[in-house]
Amino acid sequence: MAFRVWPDVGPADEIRYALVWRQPAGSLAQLPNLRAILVLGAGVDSVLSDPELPIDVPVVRLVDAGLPGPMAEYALYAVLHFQRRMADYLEQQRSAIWRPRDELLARQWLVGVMGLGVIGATVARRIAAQGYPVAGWSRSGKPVEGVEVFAGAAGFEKFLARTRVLVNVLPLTPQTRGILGARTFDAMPRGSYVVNIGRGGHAVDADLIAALDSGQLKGAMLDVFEHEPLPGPHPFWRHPKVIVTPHVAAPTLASESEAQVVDNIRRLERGEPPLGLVDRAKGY
Ligand code: NDP
Ligand code: OXD
Repeated sequence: MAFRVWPDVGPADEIRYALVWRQPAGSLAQLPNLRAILVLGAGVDSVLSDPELPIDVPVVRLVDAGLPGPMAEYALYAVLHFQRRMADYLEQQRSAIWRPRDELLARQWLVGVMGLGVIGATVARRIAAQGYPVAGWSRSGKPVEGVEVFAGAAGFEKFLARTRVLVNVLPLTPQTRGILGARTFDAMPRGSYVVNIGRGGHAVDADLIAALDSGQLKGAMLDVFEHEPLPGPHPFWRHPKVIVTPHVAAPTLASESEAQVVDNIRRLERGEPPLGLVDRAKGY
């Protein structure tokens, strides 16, 4: 198999498969004989947002590829950080203050996971395995063992009303953009927490800061941002209740991804459906 690296693709009509991550808009439209667009990540929002994306070429994403484990570790760390009041103890340490704080037990600390797909279901199960009561929310309400599941718009408010730490693992679509906004925060108990490992476009940054400043939210741990790298002047960097990480919740592992991409090319060559075929109408 010959391999060419953008922008040195040689004769454009020879390219059959494009392996992409945040491709320049319009670049895929220049490849007239493309058989598939293989995305080197689980989320496809940046690929689908290309206004010139060829309409009839299948888009294929990574499924699992070693991502759910690290995503669950990140979310569990955030839950522990907030439950065990580590932010308060770090703050106290700066002034040499020895003051034990009231802490709730894991079984009293309700976690809610938005998005129960390949990654979200693992996140929810792993946190539940540590003794936290976990609920999940998805479009279909597909069951996840050990997790109370809420479905669709009808189940959203009930899901939020019982959630103390909200972990977002949704894909970014027109329906989910801005879901981490004032209405969502107001539907949660006062003094809740938000963990965003989905996409930056899920958050309405101004609403998040307002909710933190008013005390409606007590803290946020954010891995993804509308503009990455997060610009230096952005208030998240310096907000005392925000922890920022540089989109590292789950690194894409070359070993796992390569095998999946090669297997998918073989499937496509045999005329079989690939693993991770994106439903472009749904956006994930
Ligand atoms: P999946 O497609 O497997 O799962 C998506 C889940 O979201 C499903 O449970 C789906 O519900 C639910 N969902 C989608 N739209 C809605 C909606 N409108 N309302 C309610 N639920 C909805 O995706 P993955 O689990 O593989 O990945 C999830 C996301 O994680 C990626 O899209 C990406 O943005 C993010 N990600 C972030 C990383 C990081 O490093 N921070 C790394 C990897 C991924 P249903 O099943 O009912 O359709
Ligand atoms: C992904 C990501 O979608 O790394 O895989 O964010």
